[in-house]
Amino acid sequence: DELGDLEADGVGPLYLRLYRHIAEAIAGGRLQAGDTILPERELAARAGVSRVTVRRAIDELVRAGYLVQRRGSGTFVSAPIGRMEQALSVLSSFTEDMARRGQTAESRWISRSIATPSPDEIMALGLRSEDRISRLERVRSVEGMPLAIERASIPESLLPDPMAVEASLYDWLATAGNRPVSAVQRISAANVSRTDAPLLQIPEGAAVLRIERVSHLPSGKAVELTRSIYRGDAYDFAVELKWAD
Ligand code: 16G
Repeated sequence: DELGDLEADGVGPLYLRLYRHIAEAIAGGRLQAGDTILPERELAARAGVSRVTVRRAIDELVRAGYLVQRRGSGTFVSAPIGRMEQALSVLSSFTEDMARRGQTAESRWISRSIATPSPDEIMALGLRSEDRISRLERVRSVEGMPLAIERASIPESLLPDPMAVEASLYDWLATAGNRPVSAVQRISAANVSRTDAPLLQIPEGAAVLRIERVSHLPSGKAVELTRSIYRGDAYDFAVELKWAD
């Protein structure tokens, strides 16, 4: 039984004592990555506290990155993620990158819509103000492990129906004869926001890489403005440099 006597366990509000109990069980290896946490009701009964207290403790453990909640399947101890190396000099899609590693890219859609472009979308995509765009927002994962959030804006003329994209945006564009062949990409450091942290299952404020890609057709026309948030604990970006004499 992981739960000792919470009343006897020193000071502070009950939810914090429960938080400490669980955090210490994880740190001490008594609870391991992937282990399931008891349902709220059972945990409350065992610890002799209310369900509100249990919920608060669990919420804080999720926020701190100790636990992960998956809709429908429960609450688990988080797994540390392996790092992967990503080449910066090749224009590829998330689906292709994962396939090259022998893995299957997964997407969870957050939203898809047709919208009026913002000034920066007009600039980046070379649009007229009356043009419209398709916006795609999704979480990219492998084996259920979220790696990145992608927010893509595509001119409506190149993607008239955002619902038409299935697993891969680049595959859809290629089928329509619009596979991008070049891109400009910017990478900067950031701390994950309160909204994005739970999507990536990392603690609020954790280190992430913000990546902005504008990609082009052979004609030079811009295809996408994609802003992504990549987990800082999952990626190494590598590029080969040549001496320019
Ligand atoms: C990559 C690109 C993203 C592109 C997506 C298409 C970065 C930083 N971003 O994730 O701009 O939209 O691939 O992937 O690499 P898909 O074809 O699998 O949908």
